[in-house]
Amino acid sequence: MYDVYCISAGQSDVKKEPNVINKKNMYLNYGLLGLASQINDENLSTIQLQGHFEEPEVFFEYCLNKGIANTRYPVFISMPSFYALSWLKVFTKLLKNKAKIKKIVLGGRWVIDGHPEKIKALLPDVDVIIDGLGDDKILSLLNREPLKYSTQVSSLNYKILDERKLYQPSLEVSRGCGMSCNFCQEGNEKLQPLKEPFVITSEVKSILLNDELINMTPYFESSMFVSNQQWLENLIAQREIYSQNYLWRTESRVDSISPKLIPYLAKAGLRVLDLGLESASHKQLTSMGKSKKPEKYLEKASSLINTAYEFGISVKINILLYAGETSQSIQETFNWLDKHRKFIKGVSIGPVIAFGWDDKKKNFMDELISNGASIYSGNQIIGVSHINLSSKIDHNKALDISRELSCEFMDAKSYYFLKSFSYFPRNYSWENFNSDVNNQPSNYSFSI
Ligand code: B12
Repeated sequence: MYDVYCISAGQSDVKKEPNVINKKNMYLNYGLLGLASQINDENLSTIQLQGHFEEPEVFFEYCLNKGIANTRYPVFISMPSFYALSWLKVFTKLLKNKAKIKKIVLGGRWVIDGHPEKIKALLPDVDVIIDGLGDDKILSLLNREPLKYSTQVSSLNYKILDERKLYQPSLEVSRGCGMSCNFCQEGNEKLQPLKEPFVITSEVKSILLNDELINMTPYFESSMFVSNQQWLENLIAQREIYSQNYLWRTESRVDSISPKLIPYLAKAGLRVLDLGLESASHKQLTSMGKSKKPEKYLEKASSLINTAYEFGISVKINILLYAGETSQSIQETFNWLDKHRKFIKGVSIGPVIAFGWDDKKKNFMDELISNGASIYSGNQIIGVSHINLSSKIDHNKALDISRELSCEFMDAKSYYFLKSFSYFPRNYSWENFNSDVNNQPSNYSFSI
């Protein structure tokens, strides 16, 4: 039994195909884990439970077995995306009516986003709604002295995460971005410097388990990973001093990592790099505001992934099918990927989706429409607008194209490698994966 229960909402609605493989993802809510770690430091025994893709009724039973009905403290819930809303409606009702929880506190800045009253109307069983970052507020919700406001990233206590050995861990290395994209709340939050390598080294020591499961390979989380040679040399030195040889993954833009840094990154343990290339069509890159000089941008991308390959770093390329897409722009992206096939381990491809409350995404929607898009009317999920990219490529066609491209550039083996590096449960073997894929045919986004 625990004093405080922190719950990361599950989801009944999903972004991608709800097949057996997609439902294996264990998306660690490390924002909540930072808050739960603070609570635990107050001498309150704390547990973080995650709903994942479990039915809310089944997960509620699980929480009851963990003793949630006996807590005297508020239950803290985190809502990572709009996909969690319908799940939460059922779950919070059960908490209130069956477990008789007095105070349910809900946070999650990507959804609440300035409109707690809308959430309250949708989730009437929630008592308190907290918008924005929670780090400087969470302790006052327990009548404790709050930490002074700081944009510094938290350190995570994995001991309080339920079934922690099954997760590939995340480590927050920086916050903020500041690239000013008008649809992102981090657009105007200044990019914070990276955590010092000695702090990372000491956190890693307490996070990594050396057991019989698939190796732990942490994700260095940051909205935009920007390092320099000095920082990397320090990390390399720290790893040598403490004999750490874990491999890690991070995400960045193709134009924020210089190929010159690749040898240092490789030596510092970087093994997988997610790159938001988004497109290889000049027109599309310009209209999505990704680059003002698309030719240079693509040259940089080319040189970066070529060097990464040379140094044994696997690159996953993210592609965003954007408003105004035509068969020609898609062909250009296809040709680029084809030319770089050897250097690409996998891809993640999907059409643009507009998230958020209507007033917040209005400018973004107007921009999409001015590029030839229209709103897809088949969507039922609050806060999630699917888009017909152009008169020729509607939302469903865009999904088909995404799947075709994904299958063209990623096979099952590479998909499994990338997923098990970061998101699959650490006991989910290649054999388990194969048997699931064979037993449950679906529109998988990899070739078999
Ligand atoms: C890292 C990331 C991930 C990671 C980690 C997710 C996680 N749950 O932590 C991974 C890769 C796993 C992921 C997965 C998904 N993600 Co994501 N992700 C992000 C990203 C890049 C950064 C999130 C972040 O800021 N983390 C840092 C922490 C510190 O912030 P935080 O989580 O918001 O937590 C703080 C506050 O919200 C608040 N808070 C949170 N919970 C609570 C609870 C209480 C009680 C209180 C008081 C406060 C509080 O305090 C926290 C600490 O300060 C964003 C945004 C972006 N720029 O693109 C997208 C984003 C949030 N993800 C998004 C989506 C759609 C998803 C997926 C549904 C995609 C999918 N493939 O299915 C899944 C859902 C996963 C899940 N159920 O958790 C969308 C959400 C859109 C929306 N508004 O609905 C975003 C905005 C990206 C986008 N535009 O497409 N994601």
